[in-house]
Amino acid sequence: METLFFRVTLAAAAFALLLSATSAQQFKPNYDESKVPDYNLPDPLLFAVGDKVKTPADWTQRRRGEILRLFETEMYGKTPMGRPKEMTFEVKCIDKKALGGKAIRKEVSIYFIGKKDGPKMDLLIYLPADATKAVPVFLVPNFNGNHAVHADPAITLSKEWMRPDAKDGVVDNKATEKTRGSEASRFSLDDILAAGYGLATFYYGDLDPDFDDGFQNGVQPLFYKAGQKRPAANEWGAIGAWAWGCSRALDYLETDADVDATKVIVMGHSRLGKTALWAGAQDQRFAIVISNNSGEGGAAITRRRFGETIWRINTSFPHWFCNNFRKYNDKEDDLPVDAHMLIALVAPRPVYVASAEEDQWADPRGEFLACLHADPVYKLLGTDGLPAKEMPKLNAPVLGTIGYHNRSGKHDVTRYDWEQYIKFADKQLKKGAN
Ligand code: GTR
Repeated sequence: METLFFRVTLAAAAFALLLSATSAQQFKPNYDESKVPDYNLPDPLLFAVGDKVKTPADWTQRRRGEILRLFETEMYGKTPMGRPKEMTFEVKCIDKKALGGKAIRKEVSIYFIGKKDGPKMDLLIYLPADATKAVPVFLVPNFNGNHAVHADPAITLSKEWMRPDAKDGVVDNKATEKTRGSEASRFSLDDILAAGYGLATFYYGDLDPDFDDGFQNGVQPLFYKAGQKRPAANEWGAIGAWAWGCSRALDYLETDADVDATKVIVMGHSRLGKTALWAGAQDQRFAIVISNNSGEGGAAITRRRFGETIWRINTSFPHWFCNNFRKYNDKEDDLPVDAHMLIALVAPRPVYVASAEEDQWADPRGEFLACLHADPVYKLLGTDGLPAKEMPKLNAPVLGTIGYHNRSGKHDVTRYDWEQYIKFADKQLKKGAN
């Protein structure tokens, strides 16, 4: 009897999964601006009790915390605080003559509970070889393993689970030699080094492999209370774990004398763009935050329901957000926050949001509007905010303390994007230095 019950339940669960996967495939996104519904955005400058946020102190001491709590409990889930006490670092190798003498390459392992055979993340760092002092660093999580960001044969090949993608030479969910450099076009390493910056990168799957396994792998189980089997409805999902990884990487960078850890720029693309925003919102040590084509659940105003929606993202990627976020499937207006408030959590630190014209799925206009509606918070905190009222033309970046561009082309990170990020960082970091 019990076995039969078990079998029926299992079959029902499998059927539900199949049904939701099929309906996710059949989803018809809206790409028609005239069909964007009317909506009211929550006002970042109104306290929950309804009175106005009038001073920078009102924001910093009270309102910022209110908004952060809402993102934690309703969207990304709460993240365990700070650096684990037992965490240790191991600098595994340093090559001072990497990339033909242009760079210093370091590989560092970060052991979350201090055990070398325990859970860890591997950080790959390139620094300009000719630097005479500690350098600012772009911290950029990667999709395909550290060895994918450059063809440099000395980078350790990741042994972790990889998303199946035969084109990139992943076999049985493991990287092969063929995958070296497969993500290099998204990193513009030469430009980064030539501009006097370092690059630090880690494989996001070190924190939580990107598939829905009910949170048995990844870092979440490290924090389960006795008897806990998965995160509670208001606890972190995969994006929370990837963002936590950004902060743990920064913990290491703070100990590296070659790095100016007060100038670490967290940047990410797509789901890792959502991650970069969430990391920068929570961890105010990040000097600058850059979101590249992050879209739904990142920089795009979700109430517009343009392209991807909450229902669609929760159905295709049930492990990215916390369970509470599912309450807002097809109920965008009930969500007490929206993307402009996520960007505002970065204030007054510089933030850059980049869209791509052909990436309608991520709603470029919605990403611009989030910047525009974050502007009042940036202004309240004494910055120039976003110096634009209308969406700028294609390939015409707006560079205030909030930066924005809409590049021609597809969902991707290109050299053009990196040129803007370097220009933005040059301007903002110089400003900070005075
Ligand atoms: C898509 C997803 C987007 C975006 C993208 C990516 O399938 O719908 O939200 O995150 O993946 O990360 O590549």
